[in-house]
Amino acid sequence: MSDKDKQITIVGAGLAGALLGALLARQGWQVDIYERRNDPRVQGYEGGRSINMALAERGRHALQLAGCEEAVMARTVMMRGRMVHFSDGSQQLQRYGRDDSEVIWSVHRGNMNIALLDHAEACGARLHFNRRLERLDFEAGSARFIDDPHGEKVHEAAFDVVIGADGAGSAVRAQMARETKMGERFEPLGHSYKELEIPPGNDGQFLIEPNALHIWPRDDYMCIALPNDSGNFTVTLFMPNEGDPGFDTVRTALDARKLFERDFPDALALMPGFDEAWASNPVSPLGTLYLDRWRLYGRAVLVGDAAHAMVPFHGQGMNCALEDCVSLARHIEEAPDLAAAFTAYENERRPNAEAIQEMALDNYREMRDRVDDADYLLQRELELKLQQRHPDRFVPRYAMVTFMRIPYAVALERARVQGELLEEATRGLENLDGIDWDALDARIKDRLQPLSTQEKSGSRSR
Ligand code: FAD
Ligand code: E1W
Repeated sequence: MSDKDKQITIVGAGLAGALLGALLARQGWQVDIYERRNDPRVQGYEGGRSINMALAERGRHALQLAGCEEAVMARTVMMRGRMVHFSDGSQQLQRYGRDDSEVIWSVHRGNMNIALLDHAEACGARLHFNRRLERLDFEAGSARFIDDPHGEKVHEAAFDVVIGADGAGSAVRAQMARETKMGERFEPLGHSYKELEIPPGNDGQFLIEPNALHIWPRDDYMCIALPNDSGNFTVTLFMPNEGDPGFDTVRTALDARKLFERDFPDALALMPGFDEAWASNPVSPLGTLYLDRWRLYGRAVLVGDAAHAMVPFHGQGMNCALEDCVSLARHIEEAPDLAAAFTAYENERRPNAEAIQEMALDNYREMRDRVDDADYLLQRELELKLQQRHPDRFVPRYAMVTFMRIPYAVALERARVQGELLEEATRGLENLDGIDWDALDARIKDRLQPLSTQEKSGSRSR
């Protein structure tokens, strides 16, 4: 049978699975998507995890290509910058970009998932809920699913090709690992997170600035809050598993209340349901998943968290997952067969996934302990000046990652060079008065080639 006549089985109807289903159905493939959970459009969203997420240019572009950007954007809240809440109680809005064309968007995971499921279905993908993948028999081409809510009933289905979009704990990945060495390595961060909520005020209004991502950095731990279009905020506490404070010592709601009274009093005052939320929401671990292989010949391939789960500190996990889907769909369309498509996809995406994984780890350190450091602030000030002097060459890393679609690996490498130039130029200085601008301009022209139009594409500015 020619690859073109094959049916494609996607496991996982989360963000990546639903988007990929839409993209492939639009190419004319017969697509079946199997999801462990129930249909969120019928029974409500069982999500739980990180209720609001930041959507940036890469994710928006993927939605646009799939034809569902409007449906998702309709329910987003614009975030112009980070609102930093310092220990002394003062706060400061630090803009992410140059103007309102360089912003990010807070989306509700459940609402976005529902919009994507509706779209996948409208494009012709078939959805099967309450189907948890348990086993893949690659030789027989049969998949076994369990219907958990209905007495663990077993369902068998034939498959030609399977795409694992089933998240960090991927069952598809585990089944592939029975056939070949995947080179799997999970590096725990040693920090976990807990979700809390700032509800709307009595008139449904936002109780803190709605158009910002709020951050309370506190050295080794921090809180963030993302706005939701219903007037509430999802608050997330990130903290070490062990230490003072750590999740091993801050256990009960009373322990947590003491920590918040000391370090996050302004946030605590806005959380009437603090004790209940603390007691009922889980502590979830964080880490980075690396694989040497994302595919099994032309039979199976992984996308999103299943291939490269990362720590959330750049707000790029979903954006990267959606970008994976666009890449895989393009290679499937262009390559002579699926084996070639999967190889080309992995070759393109794996180095980029590793680059954003590294930048996400780096951003945690930067946010917690550098936002008020003098050397750091001087370098940021110079960075802004250099961006104005060389807008086609010197672009801050955050902007390359968030507002552009240049490959993550290119962003990482250029950021490394820029970091060296900033460090070199500000060494021993307390302000920018002593900068030798002519020499610095020459260094920049030598070391940073202009971003090509193709690499720049994605910037919505101008
Ligand atoms: P998932 O969203 O995990 O979806 C996997 C789907 O597969 C689920 O529906 C699951 O039920 C299903 N499934 C699992 N196992 C099976 C099985 N055996 N059989 C059938 N179905 C199965 N990213 C951003 O871009 N911006 C952010 O602001 C952001 N914030 C985050 C904050 C936190 C605290 C965390 C933890 C992550 C954050 N992320 C963010 C990352 C983002 O959540 C993930 O990268 C994204 O959800 C990955 O999408 P996915 O479709 O690959 O996997
Ligand atoms: C974003 C969960 C999450 C999501 C995010 C971000 C952060 C910190 C976190 C990175 C950032 C949007 N960031 N860096 N500085 N301010 N924000 O840009 O998504 Cl913890």
